[in-house]
Amino acid sequence: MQRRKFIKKSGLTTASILAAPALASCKDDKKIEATTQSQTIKPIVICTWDFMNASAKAWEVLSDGGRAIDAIEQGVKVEEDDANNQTVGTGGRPDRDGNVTLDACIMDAAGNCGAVLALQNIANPISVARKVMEETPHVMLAGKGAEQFAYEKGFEKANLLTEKSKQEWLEWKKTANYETPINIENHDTIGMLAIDKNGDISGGCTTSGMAYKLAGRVGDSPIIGAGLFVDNTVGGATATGVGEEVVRTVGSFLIVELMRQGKSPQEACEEGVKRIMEKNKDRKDFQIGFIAMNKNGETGAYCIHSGFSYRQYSPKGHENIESQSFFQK
Ligand code: SD4
Repeated sequence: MQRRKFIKKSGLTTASILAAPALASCKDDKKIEATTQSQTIKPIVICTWDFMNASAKAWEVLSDGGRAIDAIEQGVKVEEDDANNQTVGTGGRPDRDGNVTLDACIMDAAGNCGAVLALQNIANPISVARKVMEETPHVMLAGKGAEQFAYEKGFEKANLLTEKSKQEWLEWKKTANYETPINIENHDTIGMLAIDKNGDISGGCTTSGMAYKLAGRVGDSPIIGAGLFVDNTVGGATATGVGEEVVRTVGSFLIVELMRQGKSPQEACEEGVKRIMEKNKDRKDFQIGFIAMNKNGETGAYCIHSGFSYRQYSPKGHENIESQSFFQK
C-alpha cells in the first residue's frame, strides 16, 4: 500500500525509478539531483525492520534536500508516535513494575552525539537526545534528570502506557516469566542511518527496550558505539535485539571500524554477529540484527536468526531487504 502510494506520489513507476537513478523525488515540484556515479548513492536512508512509514518520512526530508540529522529525527519519530509499535515510544511495553522507560541516541556527521536513558513520560526521546547533543555540554542524561531536562526544553508530560500494553503486562505478571524471544515478538527497535545530498551521514536509535525488564535496566540502544555509531569518513551502523550482547562487543563501533579497515557493510555486519556468537557458543535463544552503511551508500545487514530485515530508500528505489542469518531456518 505504502509502496504504491510512494510510486504514485513521485509520478514514477518502479521500473522508471530503477532506470533513472539520477533523479530522486518525493514531490513533483521539488526534485533534487541524486548522485549514483562512482558507486556513491545519495541521498539514502536505511532502518532496522520493515519500518516503511518511518523510512518514507526520512526519505521525504532527504529528497527535499534536507539534512541527514533532520531526516533521522523526523523518521524515527514516526515509530515513537505509533502506539501500535510496542517496542518504541508511546505504546512501548513497560518494565516489570509497569513503567514505560525509553532509551534513545542520535549522532551527527560532525561526531556530536546525545542520548537519553530510562526516560519516562516523554513521547519523543529522540528529540530530547538531540537537545542533549545540541544544547548541553553532555552526551547522556538518565532517568529523572533527563525527564526534568525535557520539561525545561518544552516537552510535555505524556502517558506512554497504552491500554493494550497495560493489559499484556498484567497478563505477564501472572507468571512473570522473563524471556527474550526472537524476532518481532519482542524486538522492533528502530535504528536508522542516512546520507544526505551533501554526503553527510547521521544516525539514530530509539526503543522502549526489553519488555518487562528490571526497573532501571538500560540496553544498547542509547549507548554510543553499541546501539549506534557514525563516523562521517567511514559510515555508520546500528543494532536491534538483545542489547546486553551488543554492549559486550560494542557492536556498532566494531562494525564501523571494520568498514574503516576495508570490509564492506555486509562483511562488517557478518563479523559483528560472529563476534557475539563467539562469546555465546552454547546459546541459540536470542536475536540480534545489525545494519550498516558506508560513505558510498552501500548497505548490508546480518542477524543471528532469520526473520530480520531492513528498509532502504534511495534513488535506486525503495525496498524491504531480507537479512541473511548466522543460523539457517
Ligand atoms: C535493548 N536493543 O534494549 C534493545 C531491544 C530491541 O527491539 O532491540 N528491541 O536491548
